[in-house]
Amino acid sequence: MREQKGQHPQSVEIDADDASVSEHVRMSRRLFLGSSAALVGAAGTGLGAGLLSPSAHAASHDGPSIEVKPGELDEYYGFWSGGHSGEVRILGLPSMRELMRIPVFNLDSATGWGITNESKEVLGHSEFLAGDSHHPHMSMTDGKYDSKYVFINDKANSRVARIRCDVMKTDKIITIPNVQAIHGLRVQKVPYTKYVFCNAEFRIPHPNDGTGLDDIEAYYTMFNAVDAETMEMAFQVIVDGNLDNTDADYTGKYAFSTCYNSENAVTLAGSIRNERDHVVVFNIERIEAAIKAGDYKTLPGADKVPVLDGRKGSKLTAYVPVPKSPHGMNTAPGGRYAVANGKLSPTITMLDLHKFDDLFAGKIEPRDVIAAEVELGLGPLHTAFDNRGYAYTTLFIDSQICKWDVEKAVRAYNGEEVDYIVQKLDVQYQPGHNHTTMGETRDADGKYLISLCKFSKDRFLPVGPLHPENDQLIDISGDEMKLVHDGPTYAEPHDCMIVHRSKVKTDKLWKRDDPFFATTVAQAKADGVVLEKDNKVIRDGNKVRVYMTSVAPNYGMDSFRVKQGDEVTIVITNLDNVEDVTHGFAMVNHGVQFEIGPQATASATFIAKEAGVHWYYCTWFCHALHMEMRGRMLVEKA
Ligand code: RUQ
Ligand code: CUA
Repeated sequence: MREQKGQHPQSVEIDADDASVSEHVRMSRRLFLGSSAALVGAAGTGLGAGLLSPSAHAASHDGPSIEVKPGELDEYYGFWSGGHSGEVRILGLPSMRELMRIPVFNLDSATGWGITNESKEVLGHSEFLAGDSHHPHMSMTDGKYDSKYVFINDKANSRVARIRCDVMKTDKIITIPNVQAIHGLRVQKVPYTKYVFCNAEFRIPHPNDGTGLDDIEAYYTMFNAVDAETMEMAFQVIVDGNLDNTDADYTGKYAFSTCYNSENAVTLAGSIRNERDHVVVFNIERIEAAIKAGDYKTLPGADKVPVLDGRKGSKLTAYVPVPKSPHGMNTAPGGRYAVANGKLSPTITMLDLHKFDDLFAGKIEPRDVIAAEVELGLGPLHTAFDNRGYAYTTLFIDSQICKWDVEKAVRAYNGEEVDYIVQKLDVQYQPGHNHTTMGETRDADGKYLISLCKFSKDRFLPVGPLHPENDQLIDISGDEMKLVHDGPTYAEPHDCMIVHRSKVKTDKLWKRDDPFFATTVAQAKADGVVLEKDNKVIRDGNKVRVYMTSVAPNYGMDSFRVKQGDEVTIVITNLDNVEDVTHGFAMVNHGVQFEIGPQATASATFIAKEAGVHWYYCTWFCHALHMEMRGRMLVEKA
């Protein structure tokens, strides 16, 4: 495998006559297409478009119907990360209809996320509204989704957020201390999600205060565990190399992360010198015991967070050598295997999780936990599993999903003559993550696979230089994978996970005692205001709190009076007790607008800079007289 200069970065040329290249790679899609450039280079030209046209490559639609007719409900919830849009999206499967967006690390004008006082409290001190969300994962009990929370990382600002699944709103965000770029995130599966595991990717000096800038060898990064209930740091573990993705096992004892840059370099060339990098295995029991024994240090600015040394040689970790720059880390639902996806190697490495106890007991060597190195094709990034012993790996460079037989792959690795590859399905194009229905849990059901394709090229109407991505739905319930839907998505779903609808229970109305607006309720109480009935203006120096109710199509006040320069807080309590009757509030020319769900209280604060009449109005269509739901803020000249 050689990098070619001056081409699309995905281009890697394979020499079909090279004897070291195996049959599986030689038969890859790129060679089949006749030229290494055909796929990425020419797909937009006449030739490429012809070769890869939907008629030539789309699946035939003779599989089970995926149509969800008007009025029917989807079978699954899909939780999609929004990548550098910073949000999380809920899709219905198999229709692939977008059901909801959950703002997390972004500003959202419809809901007022980043504008309301309640959302600002969640955003806390790290009020950046430009996040990069990658990996959404739901909390589990006994290896099954429990529908309490969905956790999501922000690579751009080293944060982890939690979404409450009863109301589907973000309720906590933590900035992970003393690290940069939280990337891989997964939850402890067993016995329940006590920890959210998250990898900090980039190595930095410690302390990172301007000293040690050039002492590259001394840089390090850390593996992190956040307490899922309190959303506070549980511990951090110093590692060698850069951490990429992570997953946990089905005993609750281990978590493991792919780890590149074993060279500890700071440049691209430097970090791909070694032939092998690692999977770092974290022994959670030993880490907890070390914390109990006080065997840790702390770092500046986070004096309550235990920091343990897990670099090579530590008893808390094991470094399993795997081909260089591994990427995705995926545990199979059977609980026996996890795979590290090769990325720069055409192989994935299967780890036998049942051997980890022996590894930590010193009975075997790190390489002894490898159950197989399985050659699949070019650019394996992520693997998903069904409940029938098959795995599905994205091949980024080949633009394919490779379906393979897990047990046969182990037998082939041990010298038996068996073909473990079941099928290669073309996807459009360059898939990153994939995910099967319930596939990261014990409830894997093998019905659908999602391929998150980074490029859509010719699959949709052109919309300018910026293209949507293409999230493809694949039916995997039969012997053959069948592509059944192309789903354009906006930047950039890195990852998703798919939960059967029977697992998810959401509320239809807010509860008046919801902690989401508890601070606002407490302030009202201090002001002697009963939110459920009062419409009052409370003055507190130059701070003015305007309390009003809303019942379609009226606000409790059609005008209120303040003075120029006042800091005005609008607090609205939506008394409508009816599912789906959400009101909004926008103060014209003030950059203020937000949602007030049924039975919720929401508030926002701004300065009344200009004297005069300023209209406010309802932004969510709530009633035949929605347009008339408005009022005046009368600002007296200072
Ligand atoms: S990573 S395309 Cu951020 Cu999940 Cu693999
Ligand atoms: Cu209330 Cu529209």
